Amino acid sequence: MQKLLVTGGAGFIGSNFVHYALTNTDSSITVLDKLTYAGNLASLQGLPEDRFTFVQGDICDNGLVDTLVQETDVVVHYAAESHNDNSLHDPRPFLDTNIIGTYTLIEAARKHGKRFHHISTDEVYGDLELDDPERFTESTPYNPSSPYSSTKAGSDLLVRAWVRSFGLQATISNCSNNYGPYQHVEKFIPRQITNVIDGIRPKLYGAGENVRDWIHANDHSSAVLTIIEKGEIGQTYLIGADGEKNNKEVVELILKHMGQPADAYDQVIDRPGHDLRYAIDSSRLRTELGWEPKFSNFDQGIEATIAWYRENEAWWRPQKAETEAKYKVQGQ
Ligand code: NAD
Ligand code: TDX
Repeated sequence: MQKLLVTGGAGFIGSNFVHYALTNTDSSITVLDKLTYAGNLASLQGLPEDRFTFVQGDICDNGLVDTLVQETDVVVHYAAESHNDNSLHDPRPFLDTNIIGTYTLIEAARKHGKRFHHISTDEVYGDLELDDPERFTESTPYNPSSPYSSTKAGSDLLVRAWVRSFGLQATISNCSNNYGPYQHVEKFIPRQITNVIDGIRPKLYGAGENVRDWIHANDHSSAVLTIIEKGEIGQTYLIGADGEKNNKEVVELILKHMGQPADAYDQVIDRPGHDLRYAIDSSRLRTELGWEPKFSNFDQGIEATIAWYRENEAWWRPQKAETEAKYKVQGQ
């Protein structure tokens, strides 16, 4: 049985990973999470007590990180400041957590000789034109656009340098946009679903032509477990499920499943520097490690996600008013 230290395990993707890994493996998991506005202990309920421990703390805390890393077999590093819009208004926490936090963790992993898996994003590659036949691959040059994506790019480069200079036993994955349960209502899909529940029209940035490559959080989790198990040290793997959709299509799908007219949305001020299109070529992960996504029907995935937000209002309601108030100030 492996011991995993999961940073950011009270966030959206981290909590989905914890549920997935405890269900599908016999590993035991310690979550290290600061419980920022994005962390929620309610996302970690109903887990087997003998295999799950929660520690509230900061990944920038040297002493705490050193102790927890020493006690584990594998570090799975999800913790981050993750929202582009927030990074445009207050970048500093992104530098602290994404850069210094990652540095603190890899120093501890190096000192104690531990396996490290770094979770990152396709946004480090910048964006593509709508009609570009190419998709991102592991050799696409880094070209991040936002304070968020530039700090994620910086954290990836630290991990790469620690592998080369110090022999850190690390792998990296860069995944496309995730959807599913436990996602904060600041993010696109949950924001629009909970808006419709509240009788507010969905808010589309600009014309809604921007394309994101959607993947269900469970497929991200299975990919990460595959890389931890079979990935080659020092290697980067792109994770994606061929789920390209523009934002307008996604809003229309949500409206359809929630019984609203297809045009019942508002267009609002666009995000500064808004990346046009992300698209992932995940051939390496599929051919070298044999991974396949299972949640390939986006229509059904969105229906299930809408049902989850309808059934779990107690989970998201406490964040909703404050989140919408922030957007309102920004004209979004
Ligand atoms: P999230 O914002 O929902 O969760 C982040 C978690 O990290 C929260 O629980 C928060 O409390 C915790 N955290 C923040 N700062 C911390 C600190 N200093 N110390 C300890 N814990 C801290 O984020 P998410 O969407 O679940 O993203 C998780 C990871 O996946 C991030 O590294 C992100 O870059 C990456 N990623 C996200 C997506 C996506 O679509 N959301 C896609 C690709 C990659
Ligand atoms: O109200 C909205 N209206 C809208 O049109 C919001 C919140 C977003 N958008 C657009 C912006 C993007 O084109 O929807 C798209 C998705 O937006 P976000 O959910 O903010 O995600 P994105 O900026 O694409 O980044 C996400 O995917 C990659 C995660 O937040 C990152 O953490 C991850 O790295």
